[in-house]
Amino acid sequence: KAHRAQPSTPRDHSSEGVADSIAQAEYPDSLFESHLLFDHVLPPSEVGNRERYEAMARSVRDLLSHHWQRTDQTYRRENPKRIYYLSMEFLIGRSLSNNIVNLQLDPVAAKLFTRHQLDKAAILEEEPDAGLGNGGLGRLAACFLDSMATMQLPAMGYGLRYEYGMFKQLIVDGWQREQPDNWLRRPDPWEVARPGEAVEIRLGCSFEIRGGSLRAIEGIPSSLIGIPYDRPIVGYGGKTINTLRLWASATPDNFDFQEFSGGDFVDALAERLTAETVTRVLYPDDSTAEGRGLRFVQEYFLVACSLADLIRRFRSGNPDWHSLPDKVAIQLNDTHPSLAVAELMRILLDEAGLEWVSAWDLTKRTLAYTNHTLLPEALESWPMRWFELLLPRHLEIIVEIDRHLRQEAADRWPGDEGRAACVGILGGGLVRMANLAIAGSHSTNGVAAIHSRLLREATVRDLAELFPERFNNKTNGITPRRWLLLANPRLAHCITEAIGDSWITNASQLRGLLPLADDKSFVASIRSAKREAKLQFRDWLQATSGIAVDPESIFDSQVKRIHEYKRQLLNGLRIVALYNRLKANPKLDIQPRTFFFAGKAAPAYHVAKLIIKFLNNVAATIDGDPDVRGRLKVVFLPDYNVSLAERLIPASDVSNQISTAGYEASGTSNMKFMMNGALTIGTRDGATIEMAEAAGEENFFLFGLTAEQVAGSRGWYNPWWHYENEAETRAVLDLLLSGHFCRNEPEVVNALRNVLLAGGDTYRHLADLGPYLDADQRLQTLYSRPDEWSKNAILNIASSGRFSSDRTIAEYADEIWNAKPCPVT
Ligand code: T68
Repeated sequence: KAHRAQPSTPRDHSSEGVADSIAQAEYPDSLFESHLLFDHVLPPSEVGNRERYEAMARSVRDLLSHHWQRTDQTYRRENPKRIYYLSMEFLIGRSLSNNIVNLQLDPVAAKLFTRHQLDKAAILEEEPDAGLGNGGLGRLAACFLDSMATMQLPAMGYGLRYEYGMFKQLIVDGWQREQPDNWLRRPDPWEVARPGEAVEIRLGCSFEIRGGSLRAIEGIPSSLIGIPYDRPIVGYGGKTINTLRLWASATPDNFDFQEFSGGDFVDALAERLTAETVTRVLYPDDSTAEGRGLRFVQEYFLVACSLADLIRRFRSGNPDWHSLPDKVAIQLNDTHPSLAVAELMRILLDEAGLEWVSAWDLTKRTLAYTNHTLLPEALESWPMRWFELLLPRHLEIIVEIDRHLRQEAADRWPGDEGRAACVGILGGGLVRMANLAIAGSHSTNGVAAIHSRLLREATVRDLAELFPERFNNKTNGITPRRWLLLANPRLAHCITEAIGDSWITNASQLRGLLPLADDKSFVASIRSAKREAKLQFRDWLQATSGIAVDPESIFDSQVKRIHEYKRQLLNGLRIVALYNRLKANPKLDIQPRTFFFAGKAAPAYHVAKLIIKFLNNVAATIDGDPDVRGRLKVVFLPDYNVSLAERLIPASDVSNQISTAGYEASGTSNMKFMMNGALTIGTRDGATIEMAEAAGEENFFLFGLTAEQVAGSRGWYNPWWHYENEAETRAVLDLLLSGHFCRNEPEVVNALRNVLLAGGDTYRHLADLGPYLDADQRLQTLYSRPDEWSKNAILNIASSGRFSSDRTIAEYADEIWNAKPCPVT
């Protein structure tokens, strides 16, 4: 039966999941004991928590294996249209607790922990975060996998198995230090290596990687082997278990040692390492696209392995190439996998032997592209020279696509060569990947309404006029399983007590909380859930770092990558303003506040690293000042990752979403905070605009310039005007530039002066500081009226349902993929 992909209820027993089939509690127990004994061959006295974690994870994997395999069998038998999500990043975090929750195994797991007297928290802590992503883009991919499995969609994720994911961040003397994170040092119990399904990738030349740069060795074609490692993606209720397939690079076994190395066996073996280096490390830059050779090879490697694999699967059930778009939808997560346009054309032309016109038609109807940024520095373009060396056939194809595209532009706008040049793929010796992705697909979407509009109207205006029907919006979402049910069990419990549990897979049901916003006992239960989460966070912070925070204070958080446009610095200025007010008037009646920051800076992004240093300096100055200590506190939490987000977000009262309007494509942490009952203070940017619409602007603390005002101020904006005309802004800057927070660190002070004043304040910090402080005042006032605050928090939770990734995925399935659920039987 073909039904539309849509959020359902967990009580829907149309097909049985693992959850239903695990009744006997003895079964997992014996699995656990066997794994402890047989996997590690250790006496019980020598078993540690790491071994217990592995045994536990292995047991859960055993429990789901049967169903995982049945999911695959069902897809083979039913031959539905499949969805392939191609992404260079999947920020999945930990899997054990998530899989237990999604399999609804909590009661079974709880018994097991008790019976064996296990320290649950300590065991879960043994699992490293799979940090295979930078930030929002990678986390979005992970939320989408969860939603697609929960909605029983026949989907698969394709990515790279980086040995080193996102670096570990240490803070030393206030500065960020990066440390490699070898997350696979210990065996990962979730992955299943499938060397039998390895694929071979051909390149036009050989290469070596030295000191991070790629050197081509011309004239000698080479190949790489991609080995798939599969990870289970458990849908809620365990009915569908999809696969995330990550590729690891290797050199072919039949590698020609003689030819390649002139007969030196040992040197040739050493060269092998270059191929295995391709998937060694994730590039830790978000919102920039530095043209690094290794990154280019990584992107092609992902595309070539994934397309070879999915085409093989397609061919095994479908003799007719022309049915490709009826059986396959490929979503490109940003331009990173956009070489797929050229690779699919190559396959259809050279392997299937199709004519250009039908190959091009099939390619466009199969591919779809999601854009995640308007920042010019993040738009990828690769030197044509690299294509000549490594992918000469792809370059021929791209040249031909470019020619056709310019012809279309010329037909549409005769004589307007400027426009043809704008839509073109080639230019200045570079291949513009966004243009390739838009030209070679049937759908281009942004990730929030404002972002999709600006993309169409400004960033790629000419392409949007040429192909208006391709452009659409898909506002991002987050999975309520991980971000509410798992991360905030107490709040989840309150909600379920009040409205039942259907919200777990149908978040629009959260609307049912609206009438309870004035219900005394419900308000009390929500308030005590927040308090518990704060206490738990306080205890964790104390135990792991020795830092003491006051749970009576407002927990005010800003957690995200450090970037000038995200304006952590604006938050810093707000804190300095409050500090000044307290210094000037020690009797001032303010709510005690704890400001939490967390986030990583790209290692080469100097200004971002200085911002981290500055925030840490403010923290230290406040701690050392008896006048403000106890009333304000700043904490920079090191090494932000998914697990830290799961702890901090439920405990937060206030969410800061303060990007310069027009710059944040969507944001997704904004949605996590909202769903967990934090109130948002923020600008009219990204999805925050839609969140405020959903909850009512009166329940949001919006401030600052709009995107139009920011764009309109480009010619005349002058930060000095604010310095000269606004007393509080001037006092903040004077204190900051006096070196009060940065004694003997002129480097930091000079950088701040440059960012905020001398350099023209590109991101409009000074224009928005006053309005930010006003909004902050309104927020404080509300906090002093607990009933009103809680009512507002409930209205926010109740209105957050639209920001479930289930809703987002239902829209992709309906409007882009034309894909239907395929329940496992
Ligand atoms: C983010 N982008 C957007 N990029 O900034 C955010 N970039 O507004 C949005 O909510 C989110 O995507 C999901 O749509 C990123 O996270 C990257 O991480 C990135 C990585 C490599 C290269 C460029």
